[in-house]
Amino acid sequence: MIRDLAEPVVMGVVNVTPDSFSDGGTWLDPGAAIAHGRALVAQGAQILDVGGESTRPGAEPVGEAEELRRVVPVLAGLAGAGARLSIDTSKAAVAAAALDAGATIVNDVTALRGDPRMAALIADRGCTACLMHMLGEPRTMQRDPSYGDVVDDVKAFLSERLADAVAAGIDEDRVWLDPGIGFGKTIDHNLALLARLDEIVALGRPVVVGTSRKSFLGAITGREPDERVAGTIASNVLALARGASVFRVHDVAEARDALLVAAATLRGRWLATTRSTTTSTTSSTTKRSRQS
Ligand code: HH2
Repeated sequence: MIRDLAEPVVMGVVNVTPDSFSDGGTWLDPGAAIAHGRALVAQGAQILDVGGESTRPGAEPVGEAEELRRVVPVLAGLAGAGARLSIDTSKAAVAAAALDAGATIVNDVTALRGDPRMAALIADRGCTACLMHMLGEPRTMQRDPSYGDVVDDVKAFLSERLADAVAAGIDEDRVWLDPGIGFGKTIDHNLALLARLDEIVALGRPVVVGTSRKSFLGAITGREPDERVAGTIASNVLALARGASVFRVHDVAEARDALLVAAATLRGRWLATTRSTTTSTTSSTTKRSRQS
């Protein structure tokens, strides 16, 4: 349960796919995916984002039956694991089955444009909706993306999608927005969005950022996807400083620690975390304290 979105919220990625850009195939077996999700919760993930279709540049779409087959057993296995569950899908039938299995967040990278039934489903179920900006579609989105001013254009898009969601009956208080780092964007577009993220935050809804292991970090650092944790954290900390609320990451333990320290520093107030030593997991108890 998220009580205060002013605290950074870590959303751990559980990709049940053969072809995701950084961990494709690793968690395709449902048992492995469930164990991975539980490990991410132990590392501090407050949300698990379960996806059965890669949206990496060039990815081919996955059929509904196959996507359902991948994600539903994993969500069912993670219900009660100690985190909110999010379904990363643009198909209403997949979202509906995921909500039935225990998800409370629909993370739709098409921002309700991919399936005409999605808005009504979310309105009807009263769940949280994450609406993300994407230019074009995954198969073609990195072919020479162009904008007038990328931040102004993404902000206008998210504002329009928020208004459409509310018009469809979705509670505005349940909508999160995401600039869609890497979705139809050059490296310069990604950097501009992160540097001016406060302009997206000004829309008044919690902002989600997903920079984790993405190729712009590789271009800047020369690192492979599984070596991009430091770059991921740098971008997350700067996004936090500009007002982002939810951080979608593969490397939960590292991101959590960095965000807790960055948030405490920005606020001048800290929360002591005592890690339990009586279990083999890293479950923690947190007590509020104040630095004088
Ligand atoms: N990025 C990816 C997938 N879903 N959802 C939101 N809201 N924001 C993001 O930035 C975002 C997202 C891509 O990352 P990943 O899931 O690791 O890769 P793939 O799409 O290849 O499975």
